[in-house]
Amino acid sequence: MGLNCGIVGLPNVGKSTIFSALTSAPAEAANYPFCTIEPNVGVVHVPDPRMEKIGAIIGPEKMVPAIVEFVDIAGLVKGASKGEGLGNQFLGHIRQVGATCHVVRCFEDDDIIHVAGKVDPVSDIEVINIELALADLETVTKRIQNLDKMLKSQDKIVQNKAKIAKPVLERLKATLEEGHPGRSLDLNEDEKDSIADLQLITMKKMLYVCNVDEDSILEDNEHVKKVKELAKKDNSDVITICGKIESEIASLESKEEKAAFLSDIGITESGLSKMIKAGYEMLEMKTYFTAGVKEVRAWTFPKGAKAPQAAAVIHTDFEKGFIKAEVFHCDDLFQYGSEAKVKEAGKFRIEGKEYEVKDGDIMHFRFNV
Ligand SMILES: Nc1nc2c(ncn2[C@@H]2O[C@H](COP(=O)(O)OP(=O)(O)O)[C@@H](O)[C@H]2O)c(=O)[nH]1
Ligand SMILES: [Mg+2]
Repeated sequence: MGLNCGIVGLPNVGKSTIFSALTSAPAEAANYPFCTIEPNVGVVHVPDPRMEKIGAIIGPEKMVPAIVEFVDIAGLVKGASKGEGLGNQFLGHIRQVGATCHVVRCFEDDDIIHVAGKVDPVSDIEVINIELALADLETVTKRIQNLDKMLKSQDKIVQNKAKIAKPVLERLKATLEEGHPGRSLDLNEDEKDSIADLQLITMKKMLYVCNVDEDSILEDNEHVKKVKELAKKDNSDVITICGKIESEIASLESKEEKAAFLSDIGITESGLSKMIKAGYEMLEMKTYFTAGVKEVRAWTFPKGAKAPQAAAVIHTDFEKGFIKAEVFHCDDLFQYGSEAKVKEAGKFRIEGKEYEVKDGDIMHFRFNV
């Protein structure tokens, strides 16, 4: 599963406006050779004040933040699961992403046509969620039909998974038939694992992004309040953003100008910054740093990874030839002020293969190939 979030929503809700603002300062491709380069894919830096602080202490030549990809997935309309519009093609794109950001129109503007004739976020959300649930329902139904074969499989792993999956699929089917997302079911890790290969869309985390008027940034409008109520029921988070303002901020040149603009409207963090962080969090990824005078860099690793697996993010050789890792935490660096003082304080450690890397660790890998 990629490190990416799909932006979904009805036509004309502001997806592309938000996507262009997000990607107005694209990450420098040379630093991220593995990234997809397509017009609807944007590679975006993840804001992380810890990296700035590490940089201020070490003074490196270069700093390289973590990234997350956003994919502008257009074309989701009523009937998409039946192949209407370019339905199936778009649903295919959504299966590929790690999580979804669902943009909802919460702004009034008579000049911008609404596909259903009026601004009604709850009904808009239902239209999209029902299409996604129907698409998953088709996948789940097919799997249920195949279960008997899997239960008789010679391969014990397949057989075992099918055993666990059977009741899960029945529960999922009932949930989806009611139009609720799969993630609203409470499943344990084994149960999730038993259906992971289906890449169900509604099992992915979803962030509702309310696109509001300029004057609803500081205080939720009625539309946003309704979205928040709905989101509670399906375990999702909500942020508000004003697409129009974000594109104005994106057009400003310097950091200082951007900060001044934000403080003029009375906020400290842009909607985009909130959206990027929330997207990164939904993917359940963590960050460690490498820190030297040449480069301070943030690396993204899966939650729970042991040191060799986390090292593989830099290079597979680091995993193959892994010997040990030198580790200290960025909070210790901030407290003691330098690596030498961290060592004096006894906070600098040598860890082996079984070490579970923590968010915010500063790592140096020793390896041999
Ligand atoms: N008034 C207002 N218009 C917006 C806002 N965000 C987007 N729009 C406008 O709504 C229209 C559709 O936006 P677009 O981003 O193309 O929507 P998409 O179809 O979801 O990709 C465009 O004319 C945008 O300029 C907003 O926050 N406020
Ligand atoms: Mg668009």
